[in-house]
Amino acid sequence: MITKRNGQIPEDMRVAPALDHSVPVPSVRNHHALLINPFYPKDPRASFGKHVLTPTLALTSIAAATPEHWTVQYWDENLLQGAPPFDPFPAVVGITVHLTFARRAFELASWYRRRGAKVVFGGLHVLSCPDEVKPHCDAIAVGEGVQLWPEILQDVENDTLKPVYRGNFKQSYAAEPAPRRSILPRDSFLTTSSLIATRGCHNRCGFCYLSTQGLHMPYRLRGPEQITAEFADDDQPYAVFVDNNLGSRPAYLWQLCQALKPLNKIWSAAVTIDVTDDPSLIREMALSGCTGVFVGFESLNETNLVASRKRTPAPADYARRVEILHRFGIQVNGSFVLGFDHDGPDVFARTVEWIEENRLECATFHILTPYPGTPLFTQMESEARLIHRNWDFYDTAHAVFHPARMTPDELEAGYAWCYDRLFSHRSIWRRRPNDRQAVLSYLAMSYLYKRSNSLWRFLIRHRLTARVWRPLVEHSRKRHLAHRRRLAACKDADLKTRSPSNCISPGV
Ligand code: B12
Ligand code: SF4
Repeated sequence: MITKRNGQIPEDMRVAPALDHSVPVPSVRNHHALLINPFYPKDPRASFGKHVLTPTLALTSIAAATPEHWTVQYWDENLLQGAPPFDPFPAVVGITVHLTFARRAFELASWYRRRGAKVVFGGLHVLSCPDEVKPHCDAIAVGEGVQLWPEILQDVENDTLKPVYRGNFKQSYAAEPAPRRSILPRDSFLTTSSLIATRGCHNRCGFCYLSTQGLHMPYRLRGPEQITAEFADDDQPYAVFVDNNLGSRPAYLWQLCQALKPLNKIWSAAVTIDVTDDPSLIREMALSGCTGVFVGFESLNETNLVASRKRTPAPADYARRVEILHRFGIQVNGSFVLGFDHDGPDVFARTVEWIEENRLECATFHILTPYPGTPLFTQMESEARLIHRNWDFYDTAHAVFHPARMTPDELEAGYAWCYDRLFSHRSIWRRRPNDRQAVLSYLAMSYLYKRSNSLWRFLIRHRLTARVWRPLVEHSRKRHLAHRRRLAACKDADLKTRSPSNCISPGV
């Protein structure tokens, strides 16, 4: 029997809002499209805050490609405002589908189709399991949707909608319009500035969705000036880059940093740890407003990394590289995957101990999950190690396969233990930054982010997320500007060994 690890969390965090089946067939508003991000249950171990940090760009990107004579409405069920709207009743409903919320997407599709809307699916699950999703909608968009969306709407108008549309990567990424953020409920996210500068990654790890069979996503770039224009226009102090790996091309990242500097804003991004090959690039990142990086360390065991075909510096060198990021005032949020074939029951304590020793300000844990279509899935399937194919549980919080060196229950219990330990007072305190001036805001952010799930629910439901967080973010931005001034004045030689707050710089 499968049990979902939901603990005692409120119903609206674990169950999708009810759909009213008594709603009669309404009249369809021509040229009106509704874009939906379906509900997914929240993991009680992790912070609820992460779900309102910044919105997915899937829907705002599609919205930007909508012809002018169409109106477009956005609905994210995870903002706890109930089921999606139906007045005006949309001619077209576009739904982004990931494996963990595919079932909810099918329910929504059925509800809208029965009342006369055409439903179009796009997103990662459509790419990896097209045959599974096709019967639940009128059309699927496989791959990049921005180039397909205008054609899909045109075909709806002409009543010539085809069942399958396929995007490709031949079109220049820079030619795509900026995401349409004006459709977002601005109060509901910590920042509406989700930015994306690149697509793809120089790696192809066997467990990553980028290695999905049939997905040949090249590394593609948008002009740094496009990104800064979007950031400037959105009137937010903080942006989150949602790129898979913003550091895949160091020369490009360098240019992007030069373009971001004059904005005097702050940002964070996912990078691989090899970005620290060149410490002067880390300095440029800090000088352009980078306050934190999300790093997929994945494992502290090199054999696991080699088996996953991840090209990365050796784990023995991770600590030195984390120190380089810290030296320039950049916080590190490490991502760790648990349950690789060379992980025994000692992996949990060893990983958390390393995180604490190296003072990672934040970390996320993921149970190894074989996404359909990836080499990892093929391996698990051929070794008959998959426990089931119920995608609801493929959310990296459940063991869906038989690990090599422990039981699935041990893996789930170890995962839960890692979060409990990481969010403990002792661990938060142990990981505080070395720079004393940074400790207070680190503690405030840590407690608000990691130990306030009931507060998060309240903020989300009452659309207070932006209002409550904005002053804290603004405080961080101001602090960072002061840090940047000190950093700019520090001699390079000083920074080889010391952080800017410790280097003596006349005039600062
Ligand atoms: C922002 C983000 C989040 C946000 C918001 C998620 C949300 N759905 O609201 C937060 C932080 C909440 C989040 C949480 C999680 N996430 Co997340 N997230 C991302 C991230 C970084 C960016 C998404 C994005 O904006 N992409 C850019 C857009 C433009 O690309 P896209 O989504 O592919 O959309 C294009 C096409 O697919 C298509 N398309 C998409 N939808 C539609 C719809 C229509 C109608 C059409 C026509 C076309 C179309 O057109 C778009 C434009 O070309 C991605 C990594 C990435 N870079 O994509 C991971 C990613 C999607 N997340 C992932 C995971 C695993 C999770 C979590 C489960 C992790 C965890 N345990 O906490 C959770 C929980 C979510 C859940 N239970 O499903 C995985 C999914 C793997 C998979 N195979 O499904 C990814 C790919 C990360 C990774 N490298 O593994 N995530
Ligand atoms: S480095 Fe990260 S983004 Fe790149 S392929 Fe590996 S897991 Fe995916």
